[in-house]
Amino acid sequence: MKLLVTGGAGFIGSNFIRYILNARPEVAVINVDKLTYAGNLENLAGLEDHPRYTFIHGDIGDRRLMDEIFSRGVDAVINFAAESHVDRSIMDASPFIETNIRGTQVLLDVATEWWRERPAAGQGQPGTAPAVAFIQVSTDEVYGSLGPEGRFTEESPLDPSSPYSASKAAADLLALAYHRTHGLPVAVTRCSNNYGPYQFPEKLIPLMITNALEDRPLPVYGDGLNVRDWLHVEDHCRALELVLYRGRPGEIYNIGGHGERTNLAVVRTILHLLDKPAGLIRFVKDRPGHDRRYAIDPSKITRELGWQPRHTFERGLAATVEWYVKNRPWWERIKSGAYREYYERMYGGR
Ligand code: NAD
Ligand code: TDX
Repeated sequence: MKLLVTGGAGFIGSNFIRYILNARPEVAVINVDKLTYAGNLENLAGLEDHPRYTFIHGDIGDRRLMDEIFSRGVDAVINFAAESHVDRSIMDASPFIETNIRGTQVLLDVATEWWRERPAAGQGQPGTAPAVAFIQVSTDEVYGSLGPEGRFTEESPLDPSSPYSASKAAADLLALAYHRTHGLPVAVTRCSNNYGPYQFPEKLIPLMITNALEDRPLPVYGDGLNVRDWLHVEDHCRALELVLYRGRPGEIYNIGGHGERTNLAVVRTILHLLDKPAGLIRFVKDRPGHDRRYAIDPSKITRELGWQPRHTFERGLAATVEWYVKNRPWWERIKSGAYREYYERMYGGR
């Protein structure tokens, strides 16, 4: 089963590639990644010569390259490729529109053409062949902000707050429209905030861990009482595997781990785990359009596909903190910029 993974050099994509190669011996992964600042091939170190793994440096918006990749044979696509950081989308929305919307559209067009010629794809036996041909990996942020009560269901209205989440909502609608109009077997997954190994240290949890390890200030936006619903990345990967093999085309699946915490609670726990003083916390200016609360109702994916999170936030966060302590060279090479040389070193001669 040839699986095209886009954006596989990023945080979730690289965790997914390691996960699926291990879990599914029949799967061969083609990873296409543009290697933006967030793409780091060191996340996949050791896989370079794996017999079921191929890396291609490229942009999902490059129609010619996508045609060429599909012509080699692709049984299913998981689209992780995206600009993913809200703060960056506030400073400059252009790359978000370009990759998250136009790039997804190119990928959908190529996938649709390929699927028309091979309609058997996406209609395999549940559990043995992909049940959907295209997974659009999306986010709970497309639903906007919650008040103190309630949780997002798949029926919640789309109400994105940032250019990032607006671009993801647009891509979701495109993917679902390609199902309705062209019959492409698409599923959209909307996951809550992920944490775990290999997360780029601009996101809350790795930024706070690495700053604390360097005794640098921890910038908390606003009053620190915004709530996120944290899910360990491995639980997200398992959910994606289930949707790939058993999901229903045209459906949306919310994924979340009942892991609601305020940012301040998360930051205090990290300081406690590292035995660092609370005095490192700095309250800074709030993010414009900052969503107050996210919380996912995952009952559909639990009911239909039997998914349940396995990691509790307490144990998952402690293991994640330990990973960053043990893998200091990994994040120091990001902070110094040295990680960008890895591609040339490993793939320059190929
Ligand atoms: P990330 O920023 O760590 O990785 C994104 C990857 O996509 C990078 O390797 C980057 O080089 C690549 N990329 C960017 N533009 C590309 C292009 N035009 N063509 C090919 N590759 C390109 O992101 P992440 O946190 O791993 O998120 C992966 C996906 O999951 C995104 O679609 C994001 O919206 C979604 N998501 C993330 C979270 C989260 O908490 N991180 C939660 C829910 C959903
Ligand atoms: O320095 C910081 N200080 C701070 O208080 C940063 C980087 C963040 N925050 C706050 C903002 C949010 O309330 O922490 C919370 C989490 O922020 P991010 O890590 O930037 O994540 P978020 O904005 O919630 O979006 C994330 O989850 C959903 C991912 O970045 C998205 O890609 C995903 O779709």
